[in-house]
Amino acid sequence: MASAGKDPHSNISAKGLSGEGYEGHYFWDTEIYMLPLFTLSSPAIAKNLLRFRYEILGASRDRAREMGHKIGAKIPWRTISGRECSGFFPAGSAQYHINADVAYAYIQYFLFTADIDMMLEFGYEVIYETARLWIDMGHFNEDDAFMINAVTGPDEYTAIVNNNYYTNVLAAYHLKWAYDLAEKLATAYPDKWERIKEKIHIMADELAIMKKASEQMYLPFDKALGINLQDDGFKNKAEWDFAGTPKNHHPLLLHYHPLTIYRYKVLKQADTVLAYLLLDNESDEVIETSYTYYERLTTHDSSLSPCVYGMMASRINQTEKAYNYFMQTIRLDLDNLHDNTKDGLHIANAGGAYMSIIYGFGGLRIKSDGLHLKPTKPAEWETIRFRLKYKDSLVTVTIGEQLTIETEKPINFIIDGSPIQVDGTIHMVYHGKH
Ligand code: IFM
Repeated sequence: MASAGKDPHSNISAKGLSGEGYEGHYFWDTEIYMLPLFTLSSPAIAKNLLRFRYEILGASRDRAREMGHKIGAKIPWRTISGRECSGFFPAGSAQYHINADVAYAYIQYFLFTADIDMMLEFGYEVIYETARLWIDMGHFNEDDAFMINAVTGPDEYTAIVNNNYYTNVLAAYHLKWAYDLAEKLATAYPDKWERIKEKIHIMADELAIMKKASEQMYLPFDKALGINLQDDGFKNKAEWDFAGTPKNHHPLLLHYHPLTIYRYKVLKQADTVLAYLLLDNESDEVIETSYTYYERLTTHDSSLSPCVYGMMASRINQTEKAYNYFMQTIRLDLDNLHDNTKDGLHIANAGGAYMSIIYGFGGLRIKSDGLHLKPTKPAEWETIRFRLKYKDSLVTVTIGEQLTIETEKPINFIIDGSPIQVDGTIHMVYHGKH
């Protein structure tokens, strides 16, 4: 809260205002790990943080041209004023997923607040310009599947790959929203739509390609393992010798050359598992099998990782494991677990601690059909209680012996998969009780 920029020119740096680590730069940390707190509880601050990406849209267009893209905008991997400040492109500019991360945060904010003015004023422009880049950099292969090559996903120990699952699945979501919102805005706000369309030269055939690319996005899946592969080449990499790696050789990036690390099946942080958290798009079986596969390979050398594995442990009903990851998350800076708290607090991890309660134990997912909840409660706790400001009205969720939801007006929930409208107060049993 203290570190969040309160004007459209400032944002939240990786260390907030607590230290000089990462030189005060803003990353995707804001959209994926920090914005949920603001979107769910202080939408005015959230809107301002979103607006920042609009303020730097011109610089992002320039960056796209500099990188050889004919059209669209490329959000810088790390920046303050809008210019790309990353000095190491394999784990920097190659992280194209930031374009979809920003769009994802805009869409989550919109679904939660119903703030259509944000979309009309600046949101759609950012979503469309960043979506254009996928069309410019991707292509339909011989089987007409849309491929996105030469990118780095969230896991910075696996660089410059073809078809990173996280990137592709978020790009598909991003493109679908760019297309669907165009239809919605053109019908409901024809005058304002005409202005947006003219301003950024939106073309009907471009929208049609976006729709096709979204529907035909290639998502790596390995039938034998029953998992989504992190990318096309992941399975063929060598096994990292975890047992033979001394404890004091972590984080690996400080002890091994990047090229050594890139040759192995070893993850710095959640990648495919993070996509499941954001999109909740695969079957329970695939999610659980993938989780087990990737957890074994993940070092959590990035502080952005334990909270994600914790939230997804709740999702697959491993509540004790979720609780252990939660404790790691909240103790990270209190106990200096990464031995670098002197450089500043890990603010994405702090956002992740908040998310661990709401998205992890509460099981919240914000979707077009309403608010999904799938509560699980660690045995160590008696009650979890949190409040959200959904479409301008207060929602109170209490997870104890029973699940209690209080609302100020009728709201559609999907609890443990079953739709229910709450208008006032309801008490009900829930499945994840321990
Ligand atoms: O954005 C993160 C990245 O995912 C992992 N390294 C640190 C960055 C800043 O927190």
